[in-house]
Amino acid sequence: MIITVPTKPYSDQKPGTSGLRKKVPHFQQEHYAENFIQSIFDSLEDFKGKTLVIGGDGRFYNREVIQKAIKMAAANGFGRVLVGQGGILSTPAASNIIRKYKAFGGIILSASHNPGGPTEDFGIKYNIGNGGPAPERITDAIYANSKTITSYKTLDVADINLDNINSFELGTMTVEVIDPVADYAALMEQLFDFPGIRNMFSLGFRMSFDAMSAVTGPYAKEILENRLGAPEGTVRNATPLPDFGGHHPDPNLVHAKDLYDELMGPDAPDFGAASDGDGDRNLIIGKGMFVTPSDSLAILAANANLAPGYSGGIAGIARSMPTSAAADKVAERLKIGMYETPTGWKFFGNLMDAGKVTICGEESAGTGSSHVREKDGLWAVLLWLNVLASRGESVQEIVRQHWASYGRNYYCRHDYEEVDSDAANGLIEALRAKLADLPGTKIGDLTVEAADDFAYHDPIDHSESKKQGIRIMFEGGSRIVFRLSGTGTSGATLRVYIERYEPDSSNHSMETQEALADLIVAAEELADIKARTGRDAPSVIT
Ligand code: VG1
Ligand code: CO
Repeated sequence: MIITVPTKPYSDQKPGTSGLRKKVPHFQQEHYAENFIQSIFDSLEDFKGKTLVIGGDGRFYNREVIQKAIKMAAANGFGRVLVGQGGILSTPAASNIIRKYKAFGGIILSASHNPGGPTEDFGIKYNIGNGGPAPERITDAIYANSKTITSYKTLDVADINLDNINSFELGTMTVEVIDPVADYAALMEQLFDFPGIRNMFSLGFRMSFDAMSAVTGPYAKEILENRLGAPEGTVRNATPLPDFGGHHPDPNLVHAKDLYDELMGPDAPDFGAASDGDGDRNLIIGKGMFVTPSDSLAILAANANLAPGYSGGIAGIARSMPTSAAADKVAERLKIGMYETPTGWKFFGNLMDAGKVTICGEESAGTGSSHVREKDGLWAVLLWLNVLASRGESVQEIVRQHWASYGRNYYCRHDYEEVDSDAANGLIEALRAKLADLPGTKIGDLTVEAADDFAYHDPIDHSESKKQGIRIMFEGGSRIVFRLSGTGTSGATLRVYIERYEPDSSNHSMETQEALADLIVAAEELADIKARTGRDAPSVIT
């Protein structure tokens, strides 16, 4: 039976870079999740009788919210829900399911790379029919609805059993519990040279994949171990746990330090990789060499034609603004389009739908292609494996040759986490206020060439996104970017992105922090980070 439950609006349901993210106890407030889900449905039109995909990364509170979402979908008039078994779907797998079964859209329950557990983070986001994150037009409408909501619709029924692959009727809606891995694995098999990669493993190629007790475990086991013949144990932390085993499922050099140490150690395997909470990020480490995500994007774009799915070449490349310009050099050489978008995957969807770009990436360990409309961690790992199998060279060799050919973009990001929000906003405001005066000024030996607050004009739907990050460009191609995170759940996170281009291959073996030392000093001088945030050093360097 459909029931209408009266509710009161919450004022803080504005989606961030990737959906609504809050601490679990915040989400557990009365009707909090229901309000947001109803606000999503109220921002959509003409979905009666259509299909909705629902799944999540298995974190704490996933199962409860999935039950709410399914019942609300039925009460709001959807005709069918496709839900992953056990409530599990990685973000890229959900994107694939939406596309493959021509669903109207999907609800993904995840706070991605944020920690999970009873007092950690939870999140909800909506994806549209192309399989990608809802554009700002829709997230703005969701937020507006959440501020005026007075009731939501649900079904007064018992919880649904999601543990077996099955299908049943719920009111006038069909619920299909589907295998979360099968369709995704089939797609990967179409894109990549599985026989070639299998052969490489059979010849003794060794790899370590850290699923970080998050959603990619079952996907990586099926694809790497079962289908590609990598030895059992190649995938570690392979069981998704509600609290990710107490770890922080962010594949970077801090939170995946064990993997890094292994790859730098005496008995290092050939290749190491990790993914995040919801499976859309990737960390790539070769034996003795970490590959920065910005370099990885450029190298994958330059070598994509080696994989069967991209043998005809790629149409264009897009990167988020803070991502290094390494990929730009590849686009230039390939004579294909290059697009620079604000942070967040939602800005790539239009470009991919219009056929302007095939490969997209972000400095935050996100790489993907138009095979889905989300970044895709395992996809990036498989493309790397395909490139390694086909070139027969090591990660180090491939990276060094890439730098020698295109030049090296030294790059790093300094994060200052959980700083006081007013202090962080004040820092950005102060930078904004002096932008006009910066060009021509000198900081140490560096001369500012240009400075602005990045704004994006979408070439397809002509929407405008302003205030997307402060850019300070120096003569010679170096750059510092300052922006505040839109995915955190406590205080503010200041991100400082630092980049320097070095064309001369005799200078390609410097330590990154050293190569960027003058820019790091300049960042402090420009933004007064220590005084404003009270921090002596970044919380995380990636
Ligand atoms: C961060 C990254 C951004 C990424 C977003 C979602 O956003 O910087 O590149 O798209 O997370 O990734 P922010 O606003 O905190 O800088 V995920 O894997 O958390 O969905
Ligand atoms: Co993620």
